[in-house]
Formats: sequence, C-alpha cells, structure tokens
Amino acid sequence: MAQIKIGKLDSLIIVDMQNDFMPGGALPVENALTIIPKINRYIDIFSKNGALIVATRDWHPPNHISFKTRGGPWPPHCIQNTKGAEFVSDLRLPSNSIIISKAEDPEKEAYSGFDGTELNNILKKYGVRRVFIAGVATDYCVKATAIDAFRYGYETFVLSDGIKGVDIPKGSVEKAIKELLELGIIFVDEHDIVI
Ligand code: VGL
Ligand code: ZN
Repeated sequence: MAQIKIGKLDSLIIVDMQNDFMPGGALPVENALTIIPKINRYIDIFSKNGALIVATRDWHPPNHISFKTRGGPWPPHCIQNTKGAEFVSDLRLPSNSIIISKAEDPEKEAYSGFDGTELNNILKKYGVRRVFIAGVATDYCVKATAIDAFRYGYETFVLSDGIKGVDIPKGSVEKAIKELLELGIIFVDEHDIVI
C-alpha cells in the first residue's frame, strides 16, 4: 500500500461526470452513479490539501462527427448547453474548480482532456507535477487523458475506485487498463492516499 500525501503540486482531474454518461442518459456507463460519493471524497481530500481540482466535460456541437447521425460510433450525447451535458448534480465541485470543455470541433473526435484545450498550460501555470484521474469512461476519455498526462511529463495516477467504463466493444476496459499499466501509469485507490 502506497502512502501518498496530497499537496499543492497535485491535481485531481475528474473526467466527464455528466448526466448523459449516467444510467438513463444518452450514453450510459454502467454503475457510474456508484463512483460519485468516492469522487466527492477525493474532492474533499484534494481541496483540503491545496491541490488543483479540474473537471473536464464532453462538450459537443449537435452535429459532432462521433455521432451515429454522422456515421460515428456513439448516439448523440453531451450536446453543449443541454441537460445531458451538465455535470451530475450530486458531484460537489468546488466553485474554484477549473472546467475544461473538450471535443467542441464538429469535425474532430477528442477523447483526451488535453486535446485542443488549455489543460496542459493551466497545469503548468499552477506548477502541477502529479495528476490523479477519476471519472468516465475508463476505456475512452479517462484512458486518453491519462496517456496524454503521462506524455506531457506528469506523474500520472488513475484512481481505480473512482472510474467506470463503457466496455464497448467488450473487453475494452481490461485492454485499456493493461495499456495504461504498461505505459507506466500507476493505479491507486483511497487507501493509498494519506488523509
Ligand atoms: C466518452 C465516448 C464518447 C468519454 C466521450 O467521456 O469517455 N466516450 N464521448
Ligand atoms: Zn463524446
């Protein structure tokens, strides 16, 4: 068991905890509601210790290329300024959280929170060295965000008890976790964090 002390050079990155990814939403992630209390606990721990809280959101125009209506793999979801794109109301995001909107270009899929956004510049500006990633979906946006964080030079942790995947196609969650581990990304859970 690791003993990780959270501090000012750390960032909690909460990926896409939006209504459309919850059960009943347009692109539901099974059991995604169950990680909300856990993520709220992480928010408490990280903010108490002065870490930067970041929340990414999938923020598509209505004609996004990833939608089935345009031959893409996904039903229309997280359309800008709709209820489905709002953060889950039970998520206790602090008012000073950094919100990163992504995948806004209608012609380009962007799973990573770093892709086409200011996220790397913001993390650098705050002097962040380690990132801890939670949210959905393990096999898409969590995975892509973790890989980019690692490539940009951040020590990258995935919070294994704070993620859920879509597993489309079947086996993609397991494959994603294997890929992240092989790259050098570290999986930890609440027990590894000193409170
Ligand atoms: C996501 C599929 C499509 C995600 C976003 O947040 O992981 N997955 N758009
Ligand atoms: Zn999307």
